[in-house]
Amino acid sequence: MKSYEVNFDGLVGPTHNYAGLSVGNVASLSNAAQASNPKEGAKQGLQKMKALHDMGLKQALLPPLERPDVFTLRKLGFTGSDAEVLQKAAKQAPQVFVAVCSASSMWTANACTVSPSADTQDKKVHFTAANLANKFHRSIESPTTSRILASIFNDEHHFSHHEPLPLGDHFGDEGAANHTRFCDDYGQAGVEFFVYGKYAFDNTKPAPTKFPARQTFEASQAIARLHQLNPEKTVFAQQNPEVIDQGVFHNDVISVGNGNVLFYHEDAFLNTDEVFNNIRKAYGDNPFYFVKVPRSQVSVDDAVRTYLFNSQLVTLGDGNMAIIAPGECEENTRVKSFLDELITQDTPIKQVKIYDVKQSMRNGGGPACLRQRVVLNEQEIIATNQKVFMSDELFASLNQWVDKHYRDRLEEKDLSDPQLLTESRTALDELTQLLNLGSVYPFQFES
Ligand code: SUG
Repeated sequence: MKSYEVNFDGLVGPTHNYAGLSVGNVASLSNAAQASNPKEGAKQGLQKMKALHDMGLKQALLPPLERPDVFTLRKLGFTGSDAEVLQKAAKQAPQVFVAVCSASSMWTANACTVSPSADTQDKKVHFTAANLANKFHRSIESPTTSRILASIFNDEHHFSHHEPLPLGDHFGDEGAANHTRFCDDYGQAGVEFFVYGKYAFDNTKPAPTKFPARQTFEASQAIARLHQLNPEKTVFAQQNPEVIDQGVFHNDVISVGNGNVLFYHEDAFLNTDEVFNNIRKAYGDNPFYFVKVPRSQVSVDDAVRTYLFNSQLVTLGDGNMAIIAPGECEENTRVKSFLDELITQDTPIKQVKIYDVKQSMRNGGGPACLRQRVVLNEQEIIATNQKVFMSDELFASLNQWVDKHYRDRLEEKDLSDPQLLTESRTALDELTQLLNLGSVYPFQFES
């Protein structure tokens, strides 16, 4: 039976805005308080999804979450009608308020970690929604994310869903942004590669000093246990703390893997030789390509500014790979010339395709942040909710849906407008019908 990598992209939500919420994420802080354009953001994302679909890749999507999150504000003591809750919170606790308005669920690389059935002992696809414990605005995502995953992958013969890891810094888990998988063929047992930023229970080990390490070793190990992975085909590596301190807040900002390729910056990991030996040992005898980007050609700063490594690395129908890169990579001469040269070399990477996802990039989210990879075999694809798969029809109806419900300009002062909450809920209610999701949002089942 054939298996495929299906990219589940996050749909940019109606409250997409720039609030400067993510310390350690350079773009998030430097664009704080700029006006955003949710309509343009959603359309840029849809264009990328459609382009990958048109390339013959399997493409699907995950819906945005309900924001502003009035239910979280109520848990924090704000009372009255929804409009009163919004206005009191915006006035009395503006930083908390903007956090519950973030459309951060668009970065579905952080939604969960997924292990394909070929890698797990019980031969089910395992999902663990990420607790995103390090940032308050992201830590409130997982309950609804879990509900959405359970609704889309709703067949216990094929899919196993785990609760997010316990909240708190010790088990900080950022999902697939720190996880990649290597394999000869998507349907064969692969090597699962987990990258963590620090040890939570041993502070004698190296750790960043300026910016937070969002993923712990202990969290990565817990995911591997829950997903019943084969220890011989599981590799753990520590991210270089120095690059975290330069703004590399997730591993997918400094390396990306697919098939038999790891495309990485020279400074990405600690103890690189040992890590690569472990990957080789776990991978077996077939050819494997460690494609290095030397610091002499592309600095860490260039990588953070252009998001070169937050590209998607995808396998095309002819077996070659393409890099799906953000527009910023073309605008930087060093990165552009590196890419021009790369595709002439002896690696499977033969094409570079550029997409404009600027609305997301200004919050530190490139093409790879916007997608969750789920490897599924033909039976598992059939067992998945069919309505979330991209098609010409779905592309057209989602564009119409965006045109109908989204604003083209949002500033902080607009977030407490009760009308924005109504617009957002109306849009999401319609979306759950369009995608046949059932009631997944609190406004649909809480009184
Ligand atoms: O968690 N930005 C996100 C970006 C996530 C990128 N994901 C991956 N690298 N996989 C974050 O830092 C900024 C929101 C704001 O500032 O308004 C934000 O949440």
